[in-house]
Formats: sequence, structure tokens, C-alpha cells
Amino acid sequence: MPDLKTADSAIWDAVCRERERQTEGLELIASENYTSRAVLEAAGTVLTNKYAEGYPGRRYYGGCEHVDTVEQLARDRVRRLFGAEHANVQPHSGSQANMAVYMTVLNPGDTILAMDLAHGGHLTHGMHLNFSGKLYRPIHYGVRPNDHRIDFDQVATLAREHRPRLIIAGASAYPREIDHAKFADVAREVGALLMVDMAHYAGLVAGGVHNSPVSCADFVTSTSHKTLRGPRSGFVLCREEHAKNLDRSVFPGIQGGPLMHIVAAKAVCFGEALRPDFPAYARQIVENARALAEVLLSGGLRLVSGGTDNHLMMCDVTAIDLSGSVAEKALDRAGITVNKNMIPYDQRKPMDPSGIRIGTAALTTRGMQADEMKRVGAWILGALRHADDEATLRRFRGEIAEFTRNFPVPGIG
Ligand code: DSN
Repeated sequence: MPDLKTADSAIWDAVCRERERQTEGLELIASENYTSRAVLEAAGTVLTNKYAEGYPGRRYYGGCEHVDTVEQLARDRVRRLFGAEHANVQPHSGSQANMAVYMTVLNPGDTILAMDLAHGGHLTHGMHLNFSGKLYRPIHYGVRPNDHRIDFDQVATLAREHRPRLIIAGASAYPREIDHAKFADVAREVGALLMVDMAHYAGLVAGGVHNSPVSCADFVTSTSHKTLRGPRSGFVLCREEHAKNLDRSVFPGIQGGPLMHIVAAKAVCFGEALRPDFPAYARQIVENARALAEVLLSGGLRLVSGGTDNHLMMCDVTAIDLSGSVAEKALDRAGITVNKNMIPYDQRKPMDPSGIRIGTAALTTRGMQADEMKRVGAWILGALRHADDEATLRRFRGEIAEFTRNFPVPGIG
């Protein structure tokens, strides 16, 4: 980045340090990943210079012939990847993908039924400070206290009582496979529409490891940067009957010009996920999560629901007398990045909850497998046990930097 270095050394320096952090540490944030060099290159192209309000073939600006090609490729590829009738690849993020669906089917004041943020849901599923909680009337379901699985009896009871216009499935911190068909049954019974927010596990759906919501949901929303391993962005899939209204909700409803460099990077990501090696990547993410969960369980940590069958696990660190915030900071000092997180029925507060969330998508991208998860698990347990022992955390940090040299980050090295 020679020009950046000369023009703005402060930004150049911060980017270099972040690159170093990403390379030398163990990245275990469940919603993060490493993109390929091709995705990075697409995101850094001259397409950032172009306005393209509208859709391919129907733009409000001249000179759109090449960005039309890009957006059409992105739409075709993501439709093929997930077997969807219609795709909109313009949402800048997962939040905007969700907002676009709400704008398509809801009026202010309408009732939505979604997973409670405190049980693993997302901000845009009706949290009181989020637009979704201010504009609409959210009702929340959660997980059962005994096994931490989605309480479908509660989902059905709440749906019958409140008659929501839209039921939302999908979560940000739920370690189990979600039964989309069961949500579809409830939605059908009460005459609601179903939206599945598959942002976290889109890569697992693409790789055939998690059941697909596309055939049973009216709308499927997602980000492209988690298990799907693309640029930081969003998209929506839906049935043809909703296509026109959805497209209108995205533009001009909630967005102006699409970020065409990011649409290009999404097209590259979808192309990569269509390649024959992607299912093996998705399978390995899940195998790695299971392997890591076993190590953590055997080390005395409690896991929400007792384990995982997707890319993430939720660890209750109060079982070893820590809080989520203390655990996150200790792991950070050892070069291990996770995030503190509320766990179901948490008695603590969001800024210092009982849990940490751990995901395996990024380390799997670096080529780590179950054997490596044993070492990663040992470092996590060691750092948690020595949370206030600076010398030990520093030693782990050095060992991890050495270890990660054997697992180059795609696009960085
Ligand atoms: N904030 C994201 C996560 O970390 O799960 C979800 O959008």
C-alpha cells in the first residue's frame, strides 16, 4: 500500500497493525472470517467510484454497463448457490437486509415474533433500542431452561396468542441447528409470513451442512462475511411473488446507490462458495467446533445446550469463577480473540455477562483441523485459568504467534 503510506501514514499504520493482529492471533469471533485475496481485490477496485441507483438495465445514471454485468453475476450466482427464485444483493449489511424485508411486509405497529436477544437473537429482531423494536411490536420467544433448545411450544403459543404478521427465525448466538420447517408450520397455522435470518450459518447452508431455509421461508436474509467468507455486506432471497416489492424496499426504500465494489466482492464470494471444495470447508468448520467444544467441556467449562452442532459455542465462564468481560480481556492478552456474550437466563448485565462466544469459521479458513483445536482449546483453558497472570498470558501470546505462522491467512500470508 505505498500510496496510502505516503498520503496518510496514520491510517496506513493502523491497517498494518490490524493485519498483524489478524495474522498472529487466534481469531475466534463467531461472526468473523478471512476473505480470499480475490474478494479483497474486488472490494478495492475502481467500482467504488460508480453510482448505480436502480437495478441492472434500469439505472438512474449513465455508464452503468459494467456494474450491470457485476450485479447480474452476483444475483445469478447467489440464486444458484441457495436455489432461490429471486435475490437482491444491494443491502449494505445484514441489518439493512432485515430492514428491507420489514419495509416490504410490515406497517409500523405490526407484530413480529422473533428470538429474544438475551437468548441468542439479533438486535434487528426487535430489540427495544433498535429501529425494529421502535417501529414494530416485537414479541419474543427463547430457549428452554433445561436444554437451551428453541422452545417450539412457546413459539406456537405466542404465535396463536399474538397473531404476528411476520415470524423471524435465525440467531446470532445459538449453537444448534435450527429447524426451519417447524417455524414454517407455525407460520402457516397462524397466517404469518416467515423470514429466516441465516447470517451466521449461511456458509453451512451453502455447504449442505445445515438445512436450508429457502424452500420453506418467504424471505431469507443474510450477511456475506461470516461463515460464507465474503466481504462485509448483506443480501435477501425471496419468492418471485415478493421480488418487485422487495426490490423497491431496498431501493429507493432504504438505500440510495449500492456499493458496487462490495457487490463485486459478493459476486466473487458467491462464486467461491459454488466451487466443489466449499462443502468440505463447511463440514470442517462444524468438525472443528465439535472438537473444540469437547476440549472446553473436559476442561470444566459449561457450554450452553451442552455442545454445538454448528460453527459456534457459548461458554458459561462463571463455572470457573470468571465473568465474560474478564475472560474476553484475558484471552485478548494471550492473542485469542472472542467476544463476551449474554447466555440464556443470564443473571449478569450485557457489558459484563456470564458467557463468551467462540466460533471456528476463521481458524478453519487458515487450514486448522481437529488436532489444532486441541491446542487452541488448551490455550483457551490455560488463559482462563491464568486470567490475572500477565507472564503466562504473554508466554501464550508468543507461542500462538509462532504456531499461527504455519497457517497462513489467505490474502495476507
Ligand atoms: N454482530 C453480529 C455478530 O457478532 O453476531 C451479528 O450481526
